[in-house]
Amino acid sequence: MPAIVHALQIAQEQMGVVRSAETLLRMNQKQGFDCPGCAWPETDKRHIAEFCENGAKAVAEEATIRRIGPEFFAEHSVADLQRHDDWWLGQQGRLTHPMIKEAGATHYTPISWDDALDAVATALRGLDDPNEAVFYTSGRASNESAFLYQLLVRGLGTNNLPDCSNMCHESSGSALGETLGVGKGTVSIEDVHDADLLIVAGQNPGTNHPRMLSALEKAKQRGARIVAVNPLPEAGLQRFENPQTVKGLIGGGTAMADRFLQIRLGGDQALFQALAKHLLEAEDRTGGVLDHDFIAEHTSGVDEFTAGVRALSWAEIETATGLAEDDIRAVGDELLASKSTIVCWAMGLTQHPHAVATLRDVVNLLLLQGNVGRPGAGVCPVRGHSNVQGDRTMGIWEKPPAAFLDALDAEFGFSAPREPGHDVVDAIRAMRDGRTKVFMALGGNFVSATPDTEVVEAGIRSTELTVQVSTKLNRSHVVTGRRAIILPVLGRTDRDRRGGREQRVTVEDSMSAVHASRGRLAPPSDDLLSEVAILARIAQRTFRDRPGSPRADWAGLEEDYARIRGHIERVVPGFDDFEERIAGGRTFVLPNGPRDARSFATSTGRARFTANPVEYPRIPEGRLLLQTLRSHDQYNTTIYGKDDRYRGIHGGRRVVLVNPDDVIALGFAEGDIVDLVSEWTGPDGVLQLRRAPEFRVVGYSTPRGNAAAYYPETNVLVPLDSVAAVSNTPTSKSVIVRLERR
Ligand SMILES: Nc1nc2c(c(=O)[nH]1)N[C@H]1C(S)=C(S)[C@@H](COP(=O)(O)OP(=O)(O)OC[C@H]3O[C@@H](n4cnc5c(=O)[nH]c(N)nc54)[C@H](O)[C@@H]3O)O[C@H]1N2
Ligand SMILES: Nc1nc2c(c(=O)[nH]1)N[C@H]1C(S)=C(S)[C@@H](COP(=O)(O)OP(=O)(O)OC[C@H]3O[C@@H](n4cnc5c(=O)[nH]c(N)nc54)[C@H](O)[C@@H]3O)O[C@H]1N2
Ligand SMILES: [Mo]
Repeated sequence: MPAIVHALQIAQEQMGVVRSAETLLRMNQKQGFDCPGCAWPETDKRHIAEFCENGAKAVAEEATIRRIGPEFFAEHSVADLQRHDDWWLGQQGRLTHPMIKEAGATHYTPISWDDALDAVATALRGLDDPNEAVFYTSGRASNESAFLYQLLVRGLGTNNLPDCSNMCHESSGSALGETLGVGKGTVSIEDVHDADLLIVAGQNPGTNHPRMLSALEKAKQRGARIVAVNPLPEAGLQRFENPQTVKGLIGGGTAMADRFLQIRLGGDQALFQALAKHLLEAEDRTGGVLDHDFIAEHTSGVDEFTAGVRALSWAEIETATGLAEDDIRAVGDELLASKSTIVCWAMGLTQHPHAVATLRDVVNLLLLQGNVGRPGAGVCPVRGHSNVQGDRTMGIWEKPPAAFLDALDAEFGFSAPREPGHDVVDAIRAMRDGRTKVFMALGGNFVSATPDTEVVEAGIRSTELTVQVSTKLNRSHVVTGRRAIILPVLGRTDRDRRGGREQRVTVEDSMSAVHASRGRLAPPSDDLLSEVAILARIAQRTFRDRPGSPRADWAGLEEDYARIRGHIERVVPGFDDFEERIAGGRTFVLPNGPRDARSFATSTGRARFTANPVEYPRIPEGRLLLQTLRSHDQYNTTIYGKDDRYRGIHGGRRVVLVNPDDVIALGFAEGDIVDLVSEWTGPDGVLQLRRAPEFRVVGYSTPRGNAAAYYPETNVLVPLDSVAAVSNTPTSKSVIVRLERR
């Protein structure tokens, strides 16, 4: 009930009653638009209201009737806007007019579309080296706009395509690509419904993927067992009250997790190895545990893996995880009893120094019982942004595979660069070192979302030009290069009329299902362009009379997005008959070797067991290991409100959650105001300090030595060079801090 009330309250504040109804009833419907919230899939049978509280808030944020145009920017100088936080900036409303801040100017001033797009193209054409430009993408971009964007960038001659995924599921992609041959999950929504056992580790679905709870509930009704692995007792995983059912609304709801392992931050790799150890020991005793046929026929490297696991001691496992052997073995018994197991995870596993090794061990555990490529079993990295997975499929990637580039070259008659480009962390290093002249972003909030805020802000300020293609104002519009351009854009919910007809775009969900999305609302201004139109026009201007550029009918692509889908069909495998397969609201699923045929495109041609020495964080005396996470009232850097209802926190986001015994042991009391000081020793052996001021200490259930606080307020504490091995993902869930009295 509070979820429904809260969602409708925000919807009405932002959109009014009629527009709220019009909008919410079209969300996730077959002829409607895809929720811009998360990437959890819809089932084939839709409810009348097919959305969650946080999806409704995400939509209200975009479909708001508040507007900011030239008068707003005349009233507020850039310096003035910098004094406001992301919450206030977002509250001001939708951007309606292209704006420019000239070098040395104090204010943004209006500019015509033609002049704005010319200015961008002129800057790109004027670069001595295309690698002096960086092109960021956030995961809301549609397949069509992502495809055009990467074509523009590669046509210019660089692979500098960092994206939000670098900070998100890059570790998953790295581990799964190596071991299974595909950097995505291997399960469908039906598999989730049919699983015997679901392990949900490092994820808070009650807030971040609420519709996933309906799928877990369905699995439970069919007899599945659920294990939650988390340092925090997250509300949605303990008990779920499904708003779609009467029992959910007035009854007590469904008890979700059958078991809860309250693990220490970063202890998961040891846990997954321990579970494998339990299976091996059971196999030794009784046999019949491992899937020997699968292992023999489809995998490589099992002996190296099992040797490492057998050598691991329970003492070390208990230290790493903070869990008792018996509790781990009880979950091991769940695995023994299960005929089909799925492991789901999100940021709690991906944002650690040893994230990739942890995820390799998730794969190892599943492979032992043949839990890949059969019904009800597999890996399920739960994606964040609604089209982050699709953007990768479309080539938003700083390390594009050669086959993709070859197909691109053939389709557009040019030669795409082969040299890998910058990911997010390398892009920031390049800016810091003065190697970047132009920074462009297709959505997102680079300045707030990235680690080491002060370094990023200085880096951005050192560029000549920043260009933001955005729906709403955020910190990345007020911390800028010498010149800055804002290109306001249509969002998912807006009607998009081009070439005399309504256009639709496509997206790919977390389970590789592709479908169309069509906005239906009157756009905030008649003057707004779509992402596709903006990118096509920039490309046309940039490549005019430029030899060696991709050959495309840019104007034609803008008039009819089906033509872009035609190109996608010829470049990206799995999109045959694209247009037909999305007609009438239909969905199709992209090919997935492991899931479809137990075929694994890895270096050994088989699913790879890997041997990974156990790693876990060592927390120095008197310090805490801090994870930076989301509240129930935010969407990444977009803050809806200052409460976190499920965790019982109200009226302020600058809080640090600490085990009550640690609060006392460290000499503080609940309610004290402290600074968080991060301590990190760089590769040169020098201790670096970073400070986030004025946090309220809250006693909370989390393992001793661990703490939690919200992102993005704490990004200033995350050192740029503290990254996960292999994936280069910032270690946002593993920051050593001390509390300092104000
Ligand atoms: N409403 C809403 N929905 C969203 C988003 C949003 O901000 N708001 N963001 C979207 C995006 S981009 C993403 S990536 C997803 C993020 O979805 P989540 O990954 O659920 O988001 P976080 O808040 O980062 O939560 C991390 C969870 O992992 C746990 N955790 C942290 N460290 C560890 C660890 O070492 N081990 C284990 N086992 N658990 C750990 C935390 O306690 C927390 O429950 O959500 C997407 N959906
Ligand atoms: N400390 C810490 N840092 C983190 C994380 C963490 O857990 N801890 N999580 C990381 C993760 S998982 C992610 S995914 C990143 C998120 O990083 P980003 O994706 O960069 O950030 P968002 O806050 O999702 O971006 C929101 C902005 O996107 C724009 N926008 C919204 N819709 C549209 C649209 O349809 N088109 C266009 N062009 N623009 C639009 C709006 O201007 C809005 O302000 O942050 C990462 N940073
Ligand atoms: Mo994400």
